[in-house]
Amino acid sequence: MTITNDRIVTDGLYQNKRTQIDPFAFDDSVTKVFSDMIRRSIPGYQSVVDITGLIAAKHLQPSALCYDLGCSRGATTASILNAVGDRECKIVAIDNSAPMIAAATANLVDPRVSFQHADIRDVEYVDASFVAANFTLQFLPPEDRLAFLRNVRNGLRPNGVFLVSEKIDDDNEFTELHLDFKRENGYSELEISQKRAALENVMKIDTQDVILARLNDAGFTRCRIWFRCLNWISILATS
Ligand code: GEK
Repeated sequence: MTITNDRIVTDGLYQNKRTQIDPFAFDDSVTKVFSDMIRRSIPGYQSVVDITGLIAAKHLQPSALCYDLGCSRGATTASILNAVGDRECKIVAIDNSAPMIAAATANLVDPRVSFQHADIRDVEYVDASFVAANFTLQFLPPEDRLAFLRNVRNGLRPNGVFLVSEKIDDDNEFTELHLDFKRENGYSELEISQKRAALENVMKIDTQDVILARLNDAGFTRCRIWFRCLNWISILATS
């Protein structure tokens, strides 16, 4: 049985002028408002999460593992559980933020899920049929990304699927539209600029070509972009 009790708390973290902007961290204060923050910040977030569940349901095998990497409060895992219904499956949901793992553990009660507080670079992936990394890879240092992808690739069964969603460095007009999207969602100019400064050295984005070439280098054979909204994409890569 799955119980989800995520409580939405409005994000006002960057509302007041800060004298110093510390690097963005997935700490207690971010964890508390995270569900609101991510919906108001990433265009298409809810669609990506919802459809990740549907895609996972097609690839999950009862005897294989499913990983949710950078699970935050467990939204992607909840979507997968919702899509698989009562079917048997084993989901390992990992995040290196202790408050995020605590929130996910409290949100989702299901014997088919185990939450792990770990760095996704240190995990040995085994016998997986489906791996999701929704908006997580962009937080790894760029020089660690290829080794991480190779690890994931090696942990997938033949024809296993890796779903990876990222912000890309691309169209300037879409960057402008993203600012409009944030304004439309109630963020002020001060909130937008302070958050941008906080993320500057924490979230390093690549172009779509770099991401696809890296997946190719890591041994994924077939990479398809199944979603795009402004400068956010989601890719299905087959092992
Ligand atoms: C969702 N997928 O709601 N190891 C483990 N976790 C990490 C690491 C790392 N090295 N680096 C960052 N994280 C989620 C949203 S948020 C995206 C993912 C965003 C974790 C970090 O703690 C955070 O919870 C998550 O990756 C990124 O579907 O905030 O834009």
